Amino acid sequence: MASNMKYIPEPKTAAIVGCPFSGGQPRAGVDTGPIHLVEAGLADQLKGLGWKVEFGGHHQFEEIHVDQDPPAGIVKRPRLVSQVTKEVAQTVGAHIKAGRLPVTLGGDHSLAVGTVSGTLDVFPDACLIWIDAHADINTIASTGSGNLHGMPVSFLLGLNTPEEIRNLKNPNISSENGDDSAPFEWVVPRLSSDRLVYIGLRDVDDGEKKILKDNNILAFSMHHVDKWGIAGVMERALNHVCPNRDRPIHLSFDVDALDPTVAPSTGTPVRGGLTFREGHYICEEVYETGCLVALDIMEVNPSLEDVISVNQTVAVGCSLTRCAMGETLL
Ligand SMILES: [Mn+2]
Repeated sequence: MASNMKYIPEPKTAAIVGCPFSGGQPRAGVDTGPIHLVEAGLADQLKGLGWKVEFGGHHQFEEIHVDQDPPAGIVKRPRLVSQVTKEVAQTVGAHIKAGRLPVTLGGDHSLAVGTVSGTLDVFPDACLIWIDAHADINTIASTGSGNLHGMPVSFLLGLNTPEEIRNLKNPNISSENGDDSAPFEWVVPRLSSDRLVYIGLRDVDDGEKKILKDNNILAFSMHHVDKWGIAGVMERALNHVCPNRDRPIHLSFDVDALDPTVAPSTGTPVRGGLTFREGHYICEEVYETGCLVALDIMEVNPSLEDVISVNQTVAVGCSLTRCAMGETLL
């Protein structure tokens, strides 16, 4: 059967980008998420759907010692997260350029600064579908926690001023190899606010609500899922960012969008989330468009909760991936 993937040439190939990284948030363990997903057999599962799968091992990120990466204001680990996401952007961009579909396994959601930048480097007109309990759109000025996994979208949209970004650089930390750049100065903010849509929101800071309104960003909270059903929400979401079903789609799926009864092993669970089927329906609908060019499965944290909950969460991460890549119920 011919592939319906509009941007992935035959033989359709996926590249698993394992990112064991937890530097964008305070809790240990989320860095083992990708290891569990791969050990659960994700590569073979995708092969079973007719994909060729490349996986060359998990990313080994260079460490930056905490002493060399003090907070900038309250923003934590700016150098580390910037460097890691820059590497991820290059990796994801190279896969897309080569005609492969990168499946990035996190790791915390700060990684999406890298994955989405990689996608937009190759497809500047791509749209972004962000599935999450949180908006992850705090700016340097608005963040209350300083955790960068709550801020990736602000960098992608260019909501931080050049001066604010410049101030992330610590004047007391010497530059390396003559590189005088500030953390995240490498990010080209190519995402436009009308090519972004959120689904699943239910824990949004006041500052973030204002940012969403001020930038006219379409966001479907759980209230909208209750009101219109997931099919109604997906149709509205796709009509907004991909009206003719011909624009490249980057799907960034934070498993905390799912209800904690469905995906308990995640860093910041919030009750009242997507059901098992609602989560999978989103992925099935994205696959149906044929426009998927990159997929993120983020915030699986196997160190939290008991072994049954961990296995359940890892299994859901795998099945969401399969549904986004062509698995159907019939
Ligand atoms: Mn997130």
